[in-house]
Amino acid sequence: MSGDSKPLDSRPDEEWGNDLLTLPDQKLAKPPLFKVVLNNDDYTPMEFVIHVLQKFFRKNETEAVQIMLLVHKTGKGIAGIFPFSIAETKVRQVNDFSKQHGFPLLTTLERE
Ligand code: TYC
Repeated sequence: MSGDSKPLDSRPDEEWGNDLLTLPDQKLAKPPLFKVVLNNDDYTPMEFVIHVLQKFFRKNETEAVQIMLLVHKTGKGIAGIFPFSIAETKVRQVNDFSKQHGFPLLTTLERE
């Protein structure tokens, strides 16, 4: 009796443990991302928008000028892409900063 029962798992040695190895991937599933969108207006100076892109989104001068001009010409542009809590904080910081300086510059959130 003891010698002829089937083992619970009859996979060859080299396959043992493969199930467990897939678990870390599942735990590290990426969080949803959100675009911080810069909206055009007629009053905020171009230099101020460039400054905002450098200060809050760590863009270099060339990148900041390109994004600002895209927004100026098309109405909208992406300042950055972040997980929700960071994106939400950036929107609040930029909108507060713009208000403090008397400009209507507005950023909004869009799901990626
Ligand atoms: N349109 C503005 C101007 O002509 C410049 C501007 C660019 C404002 C981008 C907002 O998100 C903006 N002074």
